[in-house]
Order: sequence, then structure tokens, then C-alpha cells
Amino acid sequence: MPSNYRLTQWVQEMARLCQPDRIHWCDGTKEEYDRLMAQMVAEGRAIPLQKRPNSFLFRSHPSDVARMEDRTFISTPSKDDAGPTNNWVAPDELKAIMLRLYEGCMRGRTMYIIPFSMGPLESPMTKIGVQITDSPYVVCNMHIMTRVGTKVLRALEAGADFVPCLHSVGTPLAPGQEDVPWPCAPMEQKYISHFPEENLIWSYGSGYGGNALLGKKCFALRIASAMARREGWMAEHMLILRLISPEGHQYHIAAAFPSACGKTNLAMIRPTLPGWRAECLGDDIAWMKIGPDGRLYAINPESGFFGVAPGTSYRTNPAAMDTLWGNVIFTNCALTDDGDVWWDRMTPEPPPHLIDWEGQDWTPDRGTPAAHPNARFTAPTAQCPVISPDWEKPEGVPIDIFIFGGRRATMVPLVYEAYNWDHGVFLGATQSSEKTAATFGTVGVLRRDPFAMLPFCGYHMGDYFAHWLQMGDRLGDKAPRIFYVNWFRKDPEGRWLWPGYGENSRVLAWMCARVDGKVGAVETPIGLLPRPEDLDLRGLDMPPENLRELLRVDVDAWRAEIPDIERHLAQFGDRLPQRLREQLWQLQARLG
Ligand code: GTP
Ligand code: SPV
Ligand code: MN
Repeated sequence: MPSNYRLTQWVQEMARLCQPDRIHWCDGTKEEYDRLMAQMVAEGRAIPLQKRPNSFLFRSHPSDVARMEDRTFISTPSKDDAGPTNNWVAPDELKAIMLRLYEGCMRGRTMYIIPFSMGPLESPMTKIGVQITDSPYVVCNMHIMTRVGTKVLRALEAGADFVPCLHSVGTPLAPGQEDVPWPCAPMEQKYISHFPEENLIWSYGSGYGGNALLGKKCFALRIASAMARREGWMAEHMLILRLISPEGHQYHIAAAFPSACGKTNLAMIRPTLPGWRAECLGDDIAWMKIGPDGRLYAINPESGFFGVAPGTSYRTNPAAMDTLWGNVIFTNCALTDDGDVWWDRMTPEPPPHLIDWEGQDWTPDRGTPAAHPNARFTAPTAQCPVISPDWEKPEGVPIDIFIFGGRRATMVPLVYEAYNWDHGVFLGATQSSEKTAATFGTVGVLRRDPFAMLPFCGYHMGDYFAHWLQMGDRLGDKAPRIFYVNWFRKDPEGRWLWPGYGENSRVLAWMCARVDGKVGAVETPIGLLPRPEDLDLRGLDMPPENLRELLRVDVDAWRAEIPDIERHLAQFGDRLPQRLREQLWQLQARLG
């Protein structure tokens, strides 16, 4: 037990509350990981994969398959400070409800204490957390996703501050009671709660992903975004990528797309444009701070990928496929007869027989997905073959380009550039996307997801917009350029208009040429678009009418979109910055 008074007090208090049978302080070693995995295999919770070294398949309870936005709370003393886009319950009330749930919730189980750091310990941007959990699955995932262990404990002993993260699957065991493979609580007892003014996280009832791996969305986005606003930096739902031109020039790109809208794929892009190369720095979260030279520097606070499995293949994302050679935790993927995992579109043809994510026999004629649409892999970042040698650089990398985007089958062009920072912030603030399986609920419904942070902003979204404007003011002419993309346009038959994946490098190259002032752009009501000849499409077999459609600005459709944008912005009331209201008026004026 470490000699950090606040930490030992907190752990003792939580142990009295949750009443576990045992307490285990995690040291982050491979031995610890192996022991927990062996135990979970013996208990029938994990299936070791014959075909992949040190890799395991887990199947969750069918009710516990994704983040649960309805059960996620930002609990600030005043409802106003959580804003209209967050669920809110007063801290005292929420704590009273949750204390009743936590009481005795770890009976029959082990309480694991996980000291972890978000970011490399040497980085001035790094922050420390301590997660308490009763799920060994969560411990093993945290080993991969964060930096766990004694080094962090030493930092805590030296007095480092930490974010306390309490987690329980909410399924105590009576003496002699047999456990289930994936314990979790019923929906109405699930709570993913944040107390931003105390830098505190309490999660109860779910064992899945962002609900349970508290370093990720809960800490590195919701709590960190609130810290970042107070301290003048940024915590964003963004991948980080280094693109290298044939001349050897480096461009650093950070892109915010909503969940399951292409961050991991873009982060690991294999450019199809001859001579261009790319290195991955992060695939989900960026922490950014203004450096001594006035530019914006980004680090990736994570050390693993918690990636969407379906759709990942050697055709679409070879780097991800090669990352997954071993040391991987798979959740809700299908199992092949020879002891490997499979998911939809992994190979051109499905295997003739599988065990699906619910443990049932599956053959292609079943017509159901073999893996859950939100099936995921947890894999060490360091295993990515295109990881940048600078991915753990303490000071981060200087960002040149921000990209926003989403999944829009119609209307939104392939790419356009913002006229200026304020316009770029307006594009982020009005970002829209069709919903995916990453969050529990209906797939395909269009919604506004500002900066891809709708489920992740730990304070009032109107204040968050103001923070973006203020960061732009501080960055001045060193601010990154801002672009908007849509890889997901479809034709009336439902086929993709744009090939996507590696071919997206053609769009990125245009952005780099814009940054260098080497290429012009067409002024349109919505922003600056490339002319068809500005995109390098050599070697791409695409009908010219597709390109015309991808670069068309449908003024009538955009006019029809205005009332929705107005309604969206109106919900922020007097916390909507006037500068964004002016951007809306300017857009209306340009649309005529
Ligand atoms: P989170 O981990 O939930 O934050 O998701 P993400 O933003 O990292 O999304 P990811 O890269 O995992 O992509 C999600 C799905 O979109 C996968 O099935 C991908 O195959 C698919 N996808 C990604 N990029 C493209 C693209 O350029 N075109 C098309 N058509 N599909 C894409
Ligand atoms: C997302 O939904 O944006 C994810 C997956 O990255 S989870 O960690 O479950 O939130
Ligand atoms: Mn994400």
C-alpha cells in the first residue's frame, strides 16, 4: 500500500463501502496480466485463441454492448453548468442513489486498485488516475489502454495528484453463489457519473468499453475537458496523424469524427498517393496545449487501441490487422472453428461456420451479423506497424490541420475548408452524423454531434464553443487550418460514392497544399472547395459523375438544413457565443 494519504484514505473508504472479499493493488506487470487471464479462462469468461498468441475472446452480456449515453451524467452543483446536452442529477442526490448501489456491491469479489497514467510519465501534459474495479476484464484492458503500475505508484507517493475512478459491475456474489461469464447490473441501475468540480468518476453496473475503462472517455475526455477549460488547454475526441509528403515535409493532423466514423482508420492510413507516407500517433483522444513557440502541441494520452472490429480488413486497414497479431483482447467478435476471431467484412467471404458473439452456431445464411456491430479489439499502440517513432514524445507534435466530419449519406461534400477560425469553430459546433452502433440506441438517425464531443463534453457545450474561440484568439496566425470531410456519401442505390480508406490520402494532400498556399479553392456558401482538377486522382478508377456529386454544393438542401442548425444552436441560449451567431447569419447570407 502506498504512502499517499489521500489515496490510502480513499481506498479504505471505498473498501468499507463496497465490502470486497479481497483487495489487490495492481503492479501492471505481465505476470499480473497473465495470472488474471488464466483465472478468467479457468472460470469460462475468456476463450484463448489458438491462432493468435496471448489473445482472448470475451462475450459480453447482450444488454451490455456499448456506451450508454442515457445513463451517463455530468453532475455539477448547478444544472446550468452541465448544459442542455448532458444528463444531469444534483451531486448530493446522485451520490445518495449510487452509495446505496455501491454498498456491499463487491461482496464475494476482489477489489482491484489500478494506478494509471494518461500520457507518458515524462510528459508535462500527463495526468494520473486510480481506478478501483471489481472486474478483472477491466484490469487487463486498462493494462493495455493506459500505463499501469509501480512507476505511477511512485509518482503518487511523491505527492502527485490523481483522479479517483470508482467502478463496479454491480453484481455482488452471495457465499457459494456461482458467477456468470459477464456480470453487469440491469439498465436502470447503470450509472456513469462524473463530478467535474471534484475531478471524480463513479461508474456502476456496466463492464463494457467507455462505461468501464474509466481512463478513456470518463477521464481523458469528460473530466479532462472540464480541466482543460479551467487550465487553458484542450481535451478532444481526435486522432493524431503525421503525413509526410514526397518532398519529406511533415504535416500533423488531428481529426474529430463521431464514434465509429473513421478515426482509427484515418489514424492508420496507408496513403495510395505515390510517395506519400503516414505515421499514426493516436486514434481516439488528443490532449493539446500551446507550446513555447505559440503553436498547438498534441499528445495521445492512451497506450492502446480500443477499436471497432467490423469492417477492419487487410483491404481497409492493413496496419490495424497487423497490430492484432497477438496480445489482443477481443470482445463480442465471432469465433472460428480453428480458434481465431472473425467479424463482418474481415474477409471477402465469411467462413462457412462460426460461433457468433452470442455463443450460437452461425452460418452465412443466418443473415445476422456474426460479430456485434460494436465488437472491439483492445491492442497495444506500440504494436502498430505504422506507429510514429515520436508517439510518446513528452512535448507532443505541433498540429497544422484540424478536420471535422461525420457520416452523411447525402448533401455534405467530400471536403471543404473553413474561411477562418471562427467559421471552423462554427463547422465543429454544427457537426452532424448518422448514429452508429458505438452507442446504445437506434443506428442511422441523424444528429448534431458538435466536435464529436456530444457524449464527451464535461461541461456546458456553449462554454465549450467559447473555449474553442478563445484558443483560436490565443493561437492567432499559428492556429491550425480547419477542414470538414465526409467519406460516407452514398448514391441512390446505397453504394459508396467515394472509395475511402487509403484513398482519403488524396483529400489530405489537398489540405496540405492549401496549408502551403500551393493550390486555390472555390468560394462557395458553405466554405472553400477544391475544383475537381485540384484533387490528385491519378490511378483512381472512379466515374467522373461521382466526383461531380462529391464536390457539389446543393444550395437548396443547405437552405433546408438551416432551421435545424438554428434549433441546435438555440438550445445553448445566452451561452452561445455571439461570434457563432454571426457565423450562422453569414452562412444564411451566402446561401441567399
Ligand atoms: P470509435 O472507436 O468508436 O471512436 O470509432 P472510430 O471513429 O475510430 O471509427 P473506425 O475508424 O473504427 O471506423 C468505424 C467504421 O467505419 C468501420 O467499420 C470502418 O471500416 C468504417 N470506415 C472507416 N473509414 C471509412 C472510410 O473512409 N469509408 C468508409 N466507407 N467506411 C469507413
Ligand atoms: C467511442 O464510442 O467513441 C469509443 C468506444 O471510442 S468507447 O470506449 O466504448 O467509448
Ligand atoms: Mn471514440
